[in-house]
Formats: sequence, C-alpha cells, structure tokens
Amino acid sequence: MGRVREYLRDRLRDGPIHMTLIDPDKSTPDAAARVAAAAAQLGSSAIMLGGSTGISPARMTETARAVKAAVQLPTIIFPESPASVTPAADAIYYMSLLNSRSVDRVIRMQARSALGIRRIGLEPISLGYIVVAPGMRVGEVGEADPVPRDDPTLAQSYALAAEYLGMDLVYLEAGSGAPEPVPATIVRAVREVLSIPLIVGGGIRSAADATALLDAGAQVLVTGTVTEEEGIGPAMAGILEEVRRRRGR
Ligand code: 1GP
Repeated sequence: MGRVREYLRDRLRDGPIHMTLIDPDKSTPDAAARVAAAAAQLGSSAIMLGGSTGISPARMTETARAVKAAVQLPTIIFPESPASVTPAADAIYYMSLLNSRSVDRVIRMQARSALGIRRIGLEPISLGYIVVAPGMRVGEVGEADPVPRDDPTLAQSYALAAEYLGMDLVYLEAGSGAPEPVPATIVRAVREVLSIPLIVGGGIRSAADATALLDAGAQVLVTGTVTEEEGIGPAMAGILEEVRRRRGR
C-alpha cells in the first residue's frame, strides 16, 4: 500500500477527517501555503490541489512545492485532466467520473496519464467520483448525468459499483460552490451499503453542514470555497471543530 493511502487509513481509524482543497488557479503559491498552514493548525488531514478549469503543470508544481514547504500534510492532486500531474505532489486521486456520459472522463484520460504517473513515481489512490445534483462546473465539464438529490438508490448503485471494481475511495460531489451540500439522505444511504471510505464535498460552508454530513456517515469532508471566500475564518474553524470533536479531541 502506498504511503499516503496508508496515512489516510490510519487517520480514519480514529474517526472522520477533513481535507482542504486549494485551486492553484485561484490562489498564488504563497497564499496556498498560508491556507495550508492554517488548515493544518486546525487539524485538516491533507491538502488537495485542483480545480475544474485547466491548471498548467507549472502552476500545479509551484503550488505543490510551496504547500509542501509549509506543512507536513500530504498533498494530493485532485486532477482535472492529465495536465494536472506533477511529481511535486505526494499522491494523485486516480479517479473515474462514474456517472459521466464521456468515455474520456470514465477511463480514457486515466489511460493517457497512467504511464506518466508510473514514470514519475506518483502514488495513485483510486477513487470513484460521483456527481450529485446540482454538480456545478464539474458536472458540466465532466459531462455528468448528476444523481438527482432525491435518488439515494442511484447513488448507492454507483458507490457500490466503485467498491466492487476495487476502488479505494468513493467521493460524492455536489460541485464546488454548490448552494447546498450532498443531501444527508444520500450520504446515509451510501454509507449503509459501502465498506470503503466515503468522501463528501461541494457546498459545505458551515459547522451545521458538517454536522449533518458527519451524522449521516461521511468519513471525509472536503472544503474549498469556504476558504477561498473568507480565508481561515469562523466557518472553516467551525467545520474543523466538528471533525475534531468526533475524533475525540
Ligand atoms: C469541490 O468538493 C469540492 O470539488 C469542494 O467544494 O468548493 O464547495 O467547498 P466547495
């Protein structure tokens, strides 16, 4: 098992965790490093680097280096395309957008990047990515047929398919900046059938959002917009506090 995957497995033994998403296109490497350091102080467990618009490999590399110089936490690429790959990060979510209509998003982009990832020695962590309505930009770019917010059975079906295909993680994504996170009913239904860790992201902006999703069984919460909008402010602190509380400290 790779080093980052092992780290995540160990962290998850003690309860749910949080990951901080930073878009290298929207923040300078210095600003990314500052956000990462503050998030680490609050107990965030990893820094994800990505966004749904094209990020140049140079920008990704610079940002990963700056973040790594600032924090001990693993940096994980959250790729938009094969161009997001850089050896400067610790790992990459090797993800398939399961409910995309585009074969590119399901498997062809992954095939295009596989040998390069092997060559540079980046750790791949396989992830089944499921877009839930509204899906926002990633739903459009990813040509997803988003899971309707009132269809927990469809979400369960995709999530279980990911597990049966041997994936390490499942990610339920409402889309960055979504007005509401993934409904708790969907999270609860997916957790009922899933044995691998469940990541939930998109639209989480408050401690109340975090509470609802953690109560429903989310094991990893991802936030991005909340720090883009207000830096490491009270909302981010409240979300992290909910996560820490469930880890018993
Ligand atoms: C997006 O799930 C992540 O891919 C985070 O979403 O930006 O809404 O926090 P937000």
